[in-house]
Amino acid sequence: MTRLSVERLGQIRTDWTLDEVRSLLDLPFADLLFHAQRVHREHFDPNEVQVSTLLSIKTGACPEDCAYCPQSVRYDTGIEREALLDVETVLEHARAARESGATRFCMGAAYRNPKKHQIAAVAEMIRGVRALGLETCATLGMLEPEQAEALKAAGLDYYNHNLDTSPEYYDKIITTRTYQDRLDTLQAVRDAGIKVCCGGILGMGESKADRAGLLHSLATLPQHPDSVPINQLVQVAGTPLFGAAPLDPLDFVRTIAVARILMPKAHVRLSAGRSEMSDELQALCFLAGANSIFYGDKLLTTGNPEEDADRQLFARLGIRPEAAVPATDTATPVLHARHECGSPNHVDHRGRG
Ligand code: SAM
Ligand code: DTB
Ligand code: SF4
Repeated sequence: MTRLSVERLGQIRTDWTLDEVRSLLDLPFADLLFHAQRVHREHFDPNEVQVSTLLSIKTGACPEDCAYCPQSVRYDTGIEREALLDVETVLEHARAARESGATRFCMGAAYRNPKKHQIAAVAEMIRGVRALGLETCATLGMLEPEQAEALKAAGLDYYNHNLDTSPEYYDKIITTRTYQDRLDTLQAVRDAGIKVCCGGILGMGESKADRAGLLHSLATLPQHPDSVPINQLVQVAGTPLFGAAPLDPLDFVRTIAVARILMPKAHVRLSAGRSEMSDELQALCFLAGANSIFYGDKLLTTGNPEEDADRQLFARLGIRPEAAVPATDTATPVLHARHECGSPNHVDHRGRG
């Protein structure tokens, strides 16, 4: 292996070079997965996957121009805009997510940057979701330091804010805010003591060098993100990226594996795009070190696999949902199917084989 010391893989470092990241991406597939799996097992139970549920709390009419996004006001995607949901509606969704076995509830809003009254409203949602015993996550766009502090005071555990792609490819995707704006928000979130959830999107026509650039940017942040969502572009008609050439699925797996090696303690989330993936491809992603998913049949505005399909996938692979940290009770969570009557089906799929 050139320019890469195998012995150092598994160390927690924020001084990775771009050369090292490129060399990792270029490893023979079997070597790459071997190293990723080895690093994964040093820090995690390989048969556990963290389970989050997403809810769009404010949908559409976003002034930003992110070329992938169905919620930008600039693209005609047929999304019905919705005002900020009221607290009780959000809590109903959170209770249902908890009944289904999710341990983290992520609230997403199509904002460029939230206003003061919007932060106050979201803070109330965070307090309510926390009181249900769920971990809380929000993604609301750019934040000022005092806004991050207000969200932390309400009990926010994680803030999601993605770098999306490499610094070089960034302005092909978004022109209405800069890479530095994103880094500044991440700094504000870290400084407030909120855990950082930060990743990107693959399949936007980027090159391998851009995937290396994204991974390098993530792994050389002042601290590694606690959570790294790797999204596959969900192509939505009306967005500029609709019709982009699809990514080789094995390159998606490679990117997950390199994220795992570069950021050994992070939860790497197999995020958007699972509806377009086979069970076998998802299994390869878990083998490469992905250990978090979104569960529930909707992401923000687009589809996600049915809950039954995910329960079956977990059962086929002997995967158990990871307990919340800090655990609110000692029981291992179980993925439940919610039926139309609303009652959960308490079938335990913890097949340890
Ligand atoms: N407006 C806020 C922001 O951009 O930070 C929060 C919501 S935004 C929808 C959250 C993230 O979802 C984006 O940063 C992007 O990475 C991801 N995303 C949006 N549309 C997507 C798509 N079509 N496919 C995959 N990921 C997408
Ligand atoms: C992230 O990285 N992916 C999630 C979450 N963070 C907020 C969003 C995916 C959105 C996919 C397109 C949609 O459903 O609108
Ligand atoms: Fe707005 Fe976020 Fe969509 Fe960009 S990704 S258009 S900021 S909702």
